[in-house]
Amino acid sequence: MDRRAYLRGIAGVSVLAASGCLGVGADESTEYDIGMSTQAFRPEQYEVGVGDTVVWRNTSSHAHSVTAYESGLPESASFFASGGFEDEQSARDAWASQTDGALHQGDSYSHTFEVAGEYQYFCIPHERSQMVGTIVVG
Ligand SMILES: [Cu+2]
Repeated sequence: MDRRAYLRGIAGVSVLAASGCLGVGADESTEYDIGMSTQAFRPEQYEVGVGDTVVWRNTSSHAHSVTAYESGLPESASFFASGGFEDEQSARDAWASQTDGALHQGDSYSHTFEVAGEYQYFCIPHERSQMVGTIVVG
């Protein structure tokens, strides 16, 4: 192996590792797309392209969920929910029994949107407070 190429490779890795490390504390805003306040997603509406991954982060001290409305998905789009549930009822039941699917302070959840259209989602414990959001995939 060419020793200089090897050293360049090592240097490149350590630079990436260092910048990844700095990213955690230095600029949290680049780590998620949608934050959460006490009873709201911020922003409530978010636009992405087909194939993009959206990252939610619980930026509040209250537990929340990210749960899709089955009736609010484009046709043939897959259901999504923090906790990885297969449908809305499973997510509701799991939350009711032991708050499964909860995102606690600082927790993140991500989903990749493969089908264009509008996606409605909500937070199970704050649904009555209108903690809902929309992802527009264009
Ligand atoms: Cu909530």
